[in-house]
Amino acid sequence: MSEILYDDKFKSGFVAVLGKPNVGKSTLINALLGQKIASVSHRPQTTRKVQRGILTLENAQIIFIDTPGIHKPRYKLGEKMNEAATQELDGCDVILFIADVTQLPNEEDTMLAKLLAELKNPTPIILALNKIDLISEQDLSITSKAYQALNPASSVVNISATQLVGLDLLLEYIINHLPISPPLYPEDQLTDAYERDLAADLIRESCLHYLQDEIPHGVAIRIDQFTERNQHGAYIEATIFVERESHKGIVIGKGGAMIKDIGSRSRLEIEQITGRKVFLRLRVKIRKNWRNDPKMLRWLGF
Ligand SMILES: Nc1nc2c(ncn2[C@@H]2O[C@H](COP(=O)(O)OP(=O)(O)OP(=O)(O)O)[C@@H](O)[C@H]2O)c(=O)[nH]1
Ligand SMILES: [Mg+2]
Repeated sequence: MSEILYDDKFKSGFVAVLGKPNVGKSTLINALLGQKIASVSHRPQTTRKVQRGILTLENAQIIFIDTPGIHKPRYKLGEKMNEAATQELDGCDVILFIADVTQLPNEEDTMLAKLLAELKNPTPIILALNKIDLISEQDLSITSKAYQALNPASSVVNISATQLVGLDLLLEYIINHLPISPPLYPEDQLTDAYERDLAADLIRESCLHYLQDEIPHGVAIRIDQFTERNQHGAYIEATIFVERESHKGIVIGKGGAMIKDIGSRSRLEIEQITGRKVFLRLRVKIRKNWRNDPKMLRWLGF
C-alpha cells in the first residue's frame, strides 16, 4: 500500500447511492472510480447486493455504497434486496438519489421519496439527474422540476454517467457534506468485494446481457472453484442456477451456443476486472422457485 498523505482538512465518509432500478447507479460508480467494479446492464434489478466502491482523492476519500434498485417486489429475493438497500441509509453521510431524467417520476420514485422523508436521522440528499445525454434541454427542465418537487435535496446536479458529464461538480457537492476524517481504506483499494463475488456477478451480468424476458432474473451463480494456475492466471468453475427445466435448455442453447457466448463474455469481463488470464468452466443446474426459497436466499448472503 502506498502511503496516503493527509492533513487535518482531509475528509472521508459514506455515500449511499439510491434510486429505482436501471437509473444508472452502478454505471455512475464505475465512472467515478474510472474502473469497472460493479455489474451493469440494460435490465432492471442488475445489482442484487450492496457493494462499496472506494474513491481516494487528494483531499478526500469517498466510499460509495451501490445498492439494489428499490422496486415493488414480486419475490422474497426482491424484498431482501429492498431491505438491503434501505439499511444502508442509516449512518451514511450523504444520500445520493439518482433519477433517470428520460422519464417522469413514477410510483417507485414516489415510494423512495417517502422512504427518505421518513428517515429518523436527517441526512443531506444530493439529487443527481442522470442520462441527460438522452434528452433535450426543454424536456430536461420539465422532468428536473418534477424530481425536485419530489425530493427536498440540498443540491441538484445534472449528469451523464456514460458521457462523464457533471461528475466533477457532483464530487464537489459530495465532499462538501463529508466530515473531517482520515481515510478509512487503503488508497489503492477500489472495492470491498472479493474476486469470487465479482466473478459471480459478472457471469450474471452476461446472463442479463444475452438472455431474454424473465429468465436472467431467475439466475443465481455459484463459484465452485477459483484457483490460481501460477503465472498462467486463474481457473474458475461456476454453476448457473435456473428456475425451470425449460430455462436450462435456453441457457445452454442450440448445440451449447448460448452458454458458450455467456462464458466468453464473462471470461473477458473477469479478465478485465482481475487483470489476469482466466479459464472459465460453466455448468447449468435447476433449483426450482429459488427466489422464494429462504435457504437459497440465505446462501446468497441475504
Ligand atoms: N444514455 C445513458 N445511459 C446510461 C447512463 N447511465 C446509465 N445508463 C444505462 O442505463 C442502464 C442501467 O444502468 P445500471 O448502472 O445497471 O443501473 P442501476 O441503477 O445500477 O440498476 P440496478 O442495479 O438494476 O438497480 C445501462 O444500460 C446503462 O448503460 C447515462 O448517463 N446515459
Ligand atoms: Mg446496479
